[in-house]
Amino acid sequence: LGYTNLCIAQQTELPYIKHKDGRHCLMVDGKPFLMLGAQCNNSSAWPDTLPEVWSAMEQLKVNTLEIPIYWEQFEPQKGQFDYSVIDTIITQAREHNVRVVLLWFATWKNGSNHYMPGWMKQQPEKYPNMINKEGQEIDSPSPHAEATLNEDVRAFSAFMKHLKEFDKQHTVIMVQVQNEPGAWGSVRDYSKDAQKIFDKPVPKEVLKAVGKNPKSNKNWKEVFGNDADEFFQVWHVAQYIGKIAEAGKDIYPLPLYVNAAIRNPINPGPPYYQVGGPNDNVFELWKAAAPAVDVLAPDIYFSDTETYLKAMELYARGDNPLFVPETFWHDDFPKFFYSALGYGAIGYAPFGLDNTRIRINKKGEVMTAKEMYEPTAINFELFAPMASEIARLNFDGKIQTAVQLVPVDPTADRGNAVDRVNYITDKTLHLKSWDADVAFGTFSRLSRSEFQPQHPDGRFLIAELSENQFLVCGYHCRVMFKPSEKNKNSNWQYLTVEEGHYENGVFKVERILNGDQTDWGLNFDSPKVLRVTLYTR
Ligand code: N0T
Repeated sequence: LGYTNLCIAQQTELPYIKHKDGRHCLMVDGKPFLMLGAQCNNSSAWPDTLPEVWSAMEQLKVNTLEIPIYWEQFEPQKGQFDYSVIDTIITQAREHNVRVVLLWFATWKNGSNHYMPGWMKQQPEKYPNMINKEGQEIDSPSPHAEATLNEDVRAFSAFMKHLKEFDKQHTVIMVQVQNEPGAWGSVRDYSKDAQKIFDKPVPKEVLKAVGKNPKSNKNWKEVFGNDADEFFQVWHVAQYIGKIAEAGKDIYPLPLYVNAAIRNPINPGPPYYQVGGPNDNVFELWKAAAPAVDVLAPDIYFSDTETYLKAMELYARGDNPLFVPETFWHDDFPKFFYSALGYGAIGYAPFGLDNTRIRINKKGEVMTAKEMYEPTAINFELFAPMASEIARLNFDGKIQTAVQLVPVDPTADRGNAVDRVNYITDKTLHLKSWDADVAFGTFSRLSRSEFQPQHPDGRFLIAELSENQFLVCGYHCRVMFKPSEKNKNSNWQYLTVEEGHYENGVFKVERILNGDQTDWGLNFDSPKVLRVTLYTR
């Protein structure tokens, strides 16, 4: 292959997810890709509304937009597909130099059938909802409805076929199949038909998936006891979506994912949460029932820090890359973008950001665009030029992160302004030959300064470029290095602390920091990227 041919080959290479030693990497155009994403509001994917989406994306500094495709718009009459909105989104995304994740809002949207075309909604006997224990219909489609499944498979196949033909340059890098599938309000379908299946022996594949004897002839209740209703529902939703995903993938093998309205990962309680989606307790069922789905992804809407971080931990697995397709964007939540990277995330996207919607701040005023977008943009602006390098370093297992968990009380903890041994440390990260002592907030000399940021929003990332060289970035924090335990008595120094940025894969040095900018630790009162080289003497 000549150079030009190689470039073309790489450019046309399909996006896919690579795996190595239990780590994962999304590849786009043949290169590691980190999705710096945002999701627009549910009703914003219309040509007349898209300007309000793009203006927000520009301010957010995203490289990826998550945006829905509505079944009711796509197939207004049975078998008549309208590709115009998809084409408009893709064409405009290219103009804005942004990649796209399309969200297939079809059988399930937040557990309901609200995005089914009208011609289906008007035939509820043919495309039924679930029946609860009391015999009443609930607002959620039945995963046992063969006719509904067939329509969805047919429509999704047409959608993927069109993407394959229209999007030769792979502007669309992933597809979300359904949105938060499963049901609120009833653990499973208690209709007569569903009950018949429930009373039958559990299928072999289910027993195998959960490590039970596949020769057993017992029914769901006998095998799973109190979990029977939940696992039954999960298996059928996962199988249903697995079939849709498989049909789409056969036509056009883009990476596919399914998002969950997750249960509380620490205190789940009884299944009053949405049942059916890829929750942390049913990964095995989902992986077995829907092998064409590449990623099971958590929508994280917990305000409690411990709970929030636990959700990420549970979805970052050897058999599953962490991808956070929806989360909060306000206050200090964007710091968790760093935590996601610490778990090897392939992408992260706050939800509900575009200019179609007015929000009110804590003072009761209409939020400015800056208030809405800056918390996210602070991260993405810094990471955009080096997104590919970060994805590659993560794939190689070189990244560690830390975030501020509690507010700083400067009056209680000013620290000592001159003590270079007993300085304040909130978190120590251990590298091969060095320790990085991280403290959050803002600093003056070695002590914390009197005034601290309104929210505990400190964040820190370190990547080992080599044994003695690190890429370091953060916001509202400080790092101090010291030789690790095994070298603890050696004298050390910075060889260089270079401030700069990546440009086409090369670190461009803007200036070398020294003197007051290094003698009191490396301070990130504003977001920046440093390349730090250390030596012992
Ligand atoms: C999300 C979004 C959108 C505090 C809600 C979250 C999006 C969907 N659902 O704005 O509708 O399309 O995926 C559900 C969270 C429920 C738990 C709330 C507890």
